[in-house]
Amino acid sequence: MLSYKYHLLLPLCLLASYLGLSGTPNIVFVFSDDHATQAISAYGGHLAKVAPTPNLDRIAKQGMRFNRCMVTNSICGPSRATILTGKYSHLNGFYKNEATKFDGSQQTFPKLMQKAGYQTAIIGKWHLASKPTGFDHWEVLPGQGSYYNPDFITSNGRHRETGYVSEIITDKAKKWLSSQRDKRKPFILMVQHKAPHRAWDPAPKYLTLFDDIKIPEPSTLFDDYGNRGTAAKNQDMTISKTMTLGRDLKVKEHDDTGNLGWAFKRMNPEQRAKWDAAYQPKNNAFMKANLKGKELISWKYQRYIKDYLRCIRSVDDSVGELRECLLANNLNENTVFIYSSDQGFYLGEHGWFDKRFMYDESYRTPLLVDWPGVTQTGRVNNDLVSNLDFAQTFLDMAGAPLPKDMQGASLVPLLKGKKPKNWRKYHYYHYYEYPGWHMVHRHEGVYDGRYKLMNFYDLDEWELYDMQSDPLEMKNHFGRPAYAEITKRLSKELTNLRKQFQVPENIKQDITDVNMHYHSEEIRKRGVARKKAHEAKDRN
Ligand code: SGN
Ligand code: CA
Repeated sequence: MLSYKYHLLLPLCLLASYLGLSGTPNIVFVFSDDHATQAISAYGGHLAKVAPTPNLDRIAKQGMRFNRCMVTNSICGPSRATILTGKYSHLNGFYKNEATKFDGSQQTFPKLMQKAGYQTAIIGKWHLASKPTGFDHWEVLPGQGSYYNPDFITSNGRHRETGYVSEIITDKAKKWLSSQRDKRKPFILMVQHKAPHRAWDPAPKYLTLFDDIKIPEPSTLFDDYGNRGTAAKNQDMTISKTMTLGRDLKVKEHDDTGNLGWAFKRMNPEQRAKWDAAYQPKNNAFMKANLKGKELISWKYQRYIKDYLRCIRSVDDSVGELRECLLANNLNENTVFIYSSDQGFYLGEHGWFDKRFMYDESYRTPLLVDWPGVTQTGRVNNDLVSNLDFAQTFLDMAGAPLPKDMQGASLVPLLKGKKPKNWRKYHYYHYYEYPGWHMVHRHEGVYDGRYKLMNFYDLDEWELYDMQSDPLEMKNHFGRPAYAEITKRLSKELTNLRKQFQVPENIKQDITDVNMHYHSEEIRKRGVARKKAHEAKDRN
């Protein structure tokens, strides 16, 4: 039945696009890594004035800004796997970054888009360990990739490019748009930035941006986690303790553990000279000041946030250049332009960096969509949407059939300004990577757009927040009599969602087994050997 439909669809798409009539738009999906909504001025917030993002804001101004785009599992690989498959981690098999390989033989939206006559391309960060499948053109970074002089993997193997990663990814995308694609076919191009991921290494041209200003601090920078649970207290992602002066903050070349900073590993002498000219005077002043306590944390925050925002500046430039390129190629009117990130991030809120928690800053991800002729200008959408919906949205835009086993919903009706009656009222979340980087305990939860119930099941602890009266999530209301009814309703919905999404009964134990295996001595040794081999490659 499905293949019969596809057979009809393919020649129709080709003909329509050839005649320039197509109701099937092209899609450019720009996707970054760890870009929090707080760092997009269209979303407002305390950074909007000091670090505007004019090109990103233009997407929102001309199209729709989603205020509640929630991720299924706030971590890189799992978010990407959810986007490709339209399924939760427990069905697509990619629960956590560590020791997992994406099974590329499964159904993904790029494969279905190909069947529907689309050309599919991906350029930039991939981070799913296996090779991309379902793409006519792919040039991806190995693993996390590098900011300076990055390697790329293509079907012809691995090679190194000179320059700054965000600029190289943009140039590659522009080249593909202008001269490499098959101009008879509609396309989806995924431009996936490494920036602004840790260690937030800025482009040479932005090394001194923001030098002369002080960036406002978030009000929860000195959070003491009072009235919160064990997980919030015991994580390993604070600016004060976890963030290093070496690799993260670029004061020293090496960490206390002896690791060389990422940027230093790969810069050539010319890049290094610019870097040193920018950082050395600032580092000298810092060393002289001999800061302690809160003053030291405030200084670390400034260095961190400035580097992060410098990386964002290159991403914003990229968006501007890609929009120009569409215009120059006469593609602007029939191309949907979408911007999102794999998850949000803490920019000092609760004293943190990184993500993983179901608290708002990392659970919520940006989503901006400009669909010329469809989205009305300056629309704001407050419905509960998710990265789970992206696959069906792309397929729906392409006029392709939507597989029954995908678990999200197409956003096309919302983009047209029509909310379906049965739109989701609750969103399900599940994070699995523990033990692991930043030591955030596993948890699952449910969110109704106002109240959020979270279960840190290994700790046997629950948390309940009211985003309306307490948007910074400083008061855990779980267990308070006034919230008993709300808690009951949400925990019932949590059970319903687990059923609806086919979360296996024994998932907690299964993942415990996988995690324990990963942290076993044998696997640890293999990891060390792999790391050494990579480093040897890097030196060549
Ligand atoms: C690296 C980072 C972590 C980060 C993970 C996952 N450490 O391991 O801080 O949480 O990536 O990030 S680093 O010292 O190597 O930068 S993710 O975006 O890929 O999920
Ligand atoms: Ca990420």
